[in-house]
Amino acid sequence: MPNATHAARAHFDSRARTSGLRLALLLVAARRAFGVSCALAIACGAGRAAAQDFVPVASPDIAAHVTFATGAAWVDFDHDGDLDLFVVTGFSANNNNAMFRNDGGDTFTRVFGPITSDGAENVCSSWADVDNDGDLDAFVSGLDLDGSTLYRSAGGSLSIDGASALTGVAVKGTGCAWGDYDSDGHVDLMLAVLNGVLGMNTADRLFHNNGNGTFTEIMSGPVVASPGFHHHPTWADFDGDGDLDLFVASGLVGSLGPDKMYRNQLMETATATFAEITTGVLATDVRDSQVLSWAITTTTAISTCTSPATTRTPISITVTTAAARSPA
Ligand SMILES: [Ca+2]
Ligand SMILES: [Ca+2]
Ligand SMILES: [Ca+2]
Ligand SMILES: [Ca+2]
Repeated sequence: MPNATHAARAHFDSRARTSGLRLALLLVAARRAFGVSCALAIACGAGRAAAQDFVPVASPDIAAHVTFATGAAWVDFDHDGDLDLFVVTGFSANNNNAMFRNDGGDTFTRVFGPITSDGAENVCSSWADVDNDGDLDAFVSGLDLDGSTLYRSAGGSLSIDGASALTGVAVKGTGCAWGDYDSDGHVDLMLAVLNGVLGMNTADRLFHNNGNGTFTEIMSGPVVASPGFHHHPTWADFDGDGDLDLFVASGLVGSLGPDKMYRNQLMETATATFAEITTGVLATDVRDSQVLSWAITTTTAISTCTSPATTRTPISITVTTAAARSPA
């Protein structure tokens, strides 16, 4: 589905050095992301990165954007066929998020609108066609005094959905991810919560998309029952049975805890409930995890990038056939 994760994997330029440019821009835009995102991309992908031709992109607008960036997403927000760069910011004097429109030729022009006039402490954005009207909408997570915001797109013009249950100071969290966990054709939202930090005092939160512009928060089940230092959720069908399962990266320097893994029971029971997985390395290792990326290959395919203050050896597990139902 067209969320930020998929967008980030896509090409913003069709030329040969696209992959290098993508990473270079990500590094420029998000190098201060809690000291995490960009540094981690290098550390965890060092072996692969060395074999590619990475070329820095000289973008004046991106270079001029000096702030505390907490996340970046490649997204074609204006629907002109190329990927633009959205940078989430917070915790500094210049708190407005930034959108850089891809004008081709390595030119990224900073543009402005409601999504870049927030002045809030934001952490993450996740993009998807929330209302199935053909354009990408955005959820931007926030914390402290501001909370989060849902932005809806009309032909590439993003505006705040102030009436949404996803907008407001009561919706505080860190990492966020759209995923249609009940396979009803409408993307739902998972919000990780760093409980006890900067105004966040809840367990993780899951919002079901009702398909009519409204959302209903799921108030029961293991996914929303375990407050902790949770950073970022990732949806992936890791057991290959056709429904989206959930990984939530956990940990905080000085307060480490195991990550959370949940197997979707939709295919087994015809009801989209979750069963927590409590065995296996991904569910039991105690590290400061930030983000986990899933990639399916024929052998080994999973690594995590983590911890701003320490060096971590990427972990991996063997995946993933429906029959084996690894890694439970
Ligand atoms: Ca574009
Ligand atoms: Ca839309
Ligand atoms: Ca759904
Ligand atoms: Ca599954």
